[in-house]
Amino acid sequence: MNHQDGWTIERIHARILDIPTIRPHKLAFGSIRFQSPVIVQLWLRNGACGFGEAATIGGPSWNEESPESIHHAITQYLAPALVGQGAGGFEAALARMDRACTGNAFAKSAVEMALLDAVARSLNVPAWQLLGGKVHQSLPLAWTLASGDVERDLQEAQLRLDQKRHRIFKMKIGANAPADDVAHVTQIARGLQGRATLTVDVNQAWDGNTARRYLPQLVDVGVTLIEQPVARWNVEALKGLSATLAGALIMADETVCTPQDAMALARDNACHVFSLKVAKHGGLLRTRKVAAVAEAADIGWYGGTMLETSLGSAASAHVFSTLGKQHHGCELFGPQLLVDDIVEAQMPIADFALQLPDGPGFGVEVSPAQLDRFDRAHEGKTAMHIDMGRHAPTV
Ligand code: MUC
Ligand code: MG
Repeated sequence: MNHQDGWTIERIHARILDIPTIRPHKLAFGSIRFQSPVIVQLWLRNGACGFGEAATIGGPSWNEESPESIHHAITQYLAPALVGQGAGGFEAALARMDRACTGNAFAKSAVEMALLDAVARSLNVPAWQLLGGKVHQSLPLAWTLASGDVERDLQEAQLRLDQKRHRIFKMKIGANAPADDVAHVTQIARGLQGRATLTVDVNQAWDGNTARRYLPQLVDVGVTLIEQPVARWNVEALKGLSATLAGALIMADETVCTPQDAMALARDNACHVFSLKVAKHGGLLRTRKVAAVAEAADIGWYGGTMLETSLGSAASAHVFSTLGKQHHGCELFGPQLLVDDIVEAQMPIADFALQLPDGPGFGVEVSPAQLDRFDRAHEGKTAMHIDMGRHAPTV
């Protein structure tokens, strides 16, 4: 691609949306009532326009980045570093962004996503074609039970089983006393009576001793995949649990961001599965690099989410569709947790699996009216403040 002939990055725009969730979503570090994705629009000189998204959870609670920091990094540093550059050199664009800005993986991922979408649309090909080619047509799709209330969680699970949408349920634990969390998971496991696969995400809430004491009890009631039970730095505890906990797999999430993190975990035999997320890896290409380490080390992968709209979820689906066989499904259910979406049509869910998209770019059409509707900067709207109190009401 010659960058004289229209394959030049002309303009990059970013905005923060505030989209309520259908119910409070309770995690170890607090309860959220809305998501605030940052949406990037990137235009090429040839007129093509691509969209990208970075969503995080609870302001700067999940990690160091927040919607506001993501927006700032993009508008002040990443966009100026790329405008006027050639569009087809994805690795060169990532290197320029790295020179302009240390870290800020979420912000970089949104820009790289928009760049890939714009180039794929210019070529009239699906993004997966630029990412190595599609080898999965669908992936089993998990739903997260996180209302904080057993009865409500069970009703949600039952409905989704009846609709044939989900039969893998992830429970967010870590906000309550460990014994109470075990009791909660036990009640859900009994209520579902073996009709579903059960997983938990502790979001780093437990120390090593708590994990060693309570995880076997979760395994006894039927939990088979355990995500990030300890702090992201606590690789020693992950390693010990992976070696000794029988009957369930240990999955790293917050601990595995860069390919170097992946390499260190692989070298230490510190987990069985990586949760892959485009945002924390810093983009689609870098997600493939982390996945390559997993494949080389005989570590499985899981298609993770940061509760994106259908835009970010479709972009993730494109890269997940290109990865190897050793997967444990995905959880790209963000669009179902939000009261409304920003695309014309969502990716279909059939027979408990997400149908991975085709079509130019990420295969979803963003609605300008919906972007305006949820835009935080929209006339008359004010920034929403996040209630991250540990004991925030759940209804
Ligand atoms: C996480 O840590 O995995 C994914 C699903 C969900 O409910 O929260 C996220 C973040
Ligand atoms: Mg997680």
